[in-house]
Amino acid sequence: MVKSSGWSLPKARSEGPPFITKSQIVTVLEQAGVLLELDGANRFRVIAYQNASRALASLEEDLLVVVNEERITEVKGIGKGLGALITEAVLKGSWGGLPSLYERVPPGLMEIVGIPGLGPKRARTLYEELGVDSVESLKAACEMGHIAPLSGFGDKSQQKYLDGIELLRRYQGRSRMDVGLLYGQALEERVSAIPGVIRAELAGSARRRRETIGDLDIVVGAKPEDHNSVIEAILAFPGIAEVKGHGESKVSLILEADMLGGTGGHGSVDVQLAETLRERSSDATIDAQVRIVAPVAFPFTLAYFTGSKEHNIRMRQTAIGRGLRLNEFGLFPEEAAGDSIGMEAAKHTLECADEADIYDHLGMSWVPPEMREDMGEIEAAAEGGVGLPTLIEPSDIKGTLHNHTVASDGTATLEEMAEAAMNLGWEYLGIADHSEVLNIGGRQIGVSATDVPGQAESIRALNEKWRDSGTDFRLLHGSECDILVDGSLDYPDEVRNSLSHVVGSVHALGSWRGRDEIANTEALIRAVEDPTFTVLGHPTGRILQGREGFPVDMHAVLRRMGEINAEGELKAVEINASPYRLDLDWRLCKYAKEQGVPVCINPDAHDTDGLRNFWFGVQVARKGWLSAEDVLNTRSGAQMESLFGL
Ligand code: DGT
Ligand code: CA
Ligand code: ZN
Repeated sequence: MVKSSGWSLPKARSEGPPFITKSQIVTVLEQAGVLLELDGANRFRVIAYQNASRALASLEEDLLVVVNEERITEVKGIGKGLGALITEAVLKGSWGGLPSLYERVPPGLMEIVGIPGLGPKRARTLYEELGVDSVESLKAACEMGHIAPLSGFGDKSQQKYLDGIELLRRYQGRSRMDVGLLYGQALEERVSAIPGVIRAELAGSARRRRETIGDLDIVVGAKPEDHNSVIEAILAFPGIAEVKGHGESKVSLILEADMLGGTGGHGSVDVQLAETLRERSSDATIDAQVRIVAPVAFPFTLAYFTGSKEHNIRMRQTAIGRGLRLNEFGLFPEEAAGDSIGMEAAKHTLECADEADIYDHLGMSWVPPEMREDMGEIEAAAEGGVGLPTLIEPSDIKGTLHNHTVASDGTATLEEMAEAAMNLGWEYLGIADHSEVLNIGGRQIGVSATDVPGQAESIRALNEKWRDSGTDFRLLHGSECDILVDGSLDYPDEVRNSLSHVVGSVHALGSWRGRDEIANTEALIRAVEDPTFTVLGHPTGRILQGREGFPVDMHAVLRRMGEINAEGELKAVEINASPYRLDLDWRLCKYAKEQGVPVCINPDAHDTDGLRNFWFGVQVARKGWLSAEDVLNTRSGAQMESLFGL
């Protein structure tokens, strides 16, 4: 996340060159382009920064080698001046004249540029014409109607900015699940390794796998005599941007990228996914609260700080109903609890070796953290309740159906994607390149109808090869077919009929967001009713922390899909597992299941690494109460073939 106080230049790593990584420089060059534009700089200078950022991003060679051999200006798009800047950053860790640029531009302006529809040029105009230099002053200008009359702006822009500000506020200071978990697991790993630490576990929204994470909470169990040394060890960690406070049993920190170095591969996010995420999170920071307690109190403190608050309240009520009192230190019989508080009180608690014992004392089965949202889990887990589902695991996934190749906007070939899928242990990979109509900025991205048979032929040949060699793997030839505004599907019928599956997705978001819920719901229902339609891709089009999805009555759409399924067809809804989307929302998963709509967890991969994002989709499915059997792509390769009539 970009810091709310504006952007800042990354600090040099201490270990030696490269002092600044390539991805950090790419980000800085891009930011500097924006800052120069805000600063009213000459257009050619702005373009030079933009070009250099893009050129560097696609440099395949090791940047340190290129710099050391003084070949940086041989990279197309990087001139002498910016070549020198990049060299300085890599070899010395400093940033030439950029610090004064970063200081000169009001931080509020950088924040404004994050609002959809407000680029640097417009921000500059608003600054010059109206003195807008912060989100607050932009909001005031919109509300007073000062923006609309400006030439080139209008009522629509004014409303759009107000909507954008609202979105920004809602997510401010939160991190996406992937970034939050990467930091959380790195912290957990470092804390666990401190001498004297008996147990350490991530709690809070990270443990509950919320789609965004406000701050990290971690609970540490250690003998009271070790608490001081444990706290000292934590304060000496690398990657602590700030210590906000620390006491006898609590440390409050802001973490930055160095926290991630030399860790990864712990717990559930695997090593390679961690590597990808590390690149992605290099400019992020996140707050963390560490609580240290005696080992006997650990399960109670872990349960308390896992939350959710709503779940905790219900748990305390359940305890009271049994003559018990539950808090972060223990579970006490009413008469034993008395007035004692804090760790003193823990001495009087019923013994609980782990969380399951707490639930057991309350006559409940253990509730997986993902489900602790007071959305029915208390009733289901209670004595006489219907019980909790056995949640899906990442290892249940046997393949996925929505992935791209170089034929549309992916960067890997069929063979490369297939190999990566086999390395994940999958039995199939569904290829779903974009359909013909999709273009971005006038450039066609989608596969022309006339090119579909060619892709089919390549896939057939590969499948034959695997069949002949006895390899239990196949590519499934689908398409990510655009749902047009009227709810019809792209491509002529015969093209869609030739495919094994159709992932129908909305991409013309502007039109869908510009009309009402009823029109959108009708159009989506029309789309899913098409006989060739198989999976509803990223159902609302939302981008977490970026833009809201289009208005739609998803319950109505899921109900209709369930009706069609009851007639023997197959209509599934996607959990788009990209951590930027996580769409279908977890709150709707249980409803889909109740309506008889299978969920399909799809990484929407655009490269081989992207396949690994399926893991986040599994987390969402778990949070939405789904078992393996509720998820379409836990079926084997052979089962998928017969489902698709292949
Ligand atoms: P976040 O950080 O906004 O993503 O969400 P959480 O759930 O991590 O919330 P946070 O960090 O404020 O607190 C961590 C957990 O501690 C929370 O899920 C439940 C527990 N907790 C915090 N404050 C209260 C409270 O006032 N009452 C109860 N019952 N539990 C609380
Ligand atoms: Ca938290
Ligand atoms: Zn896609």
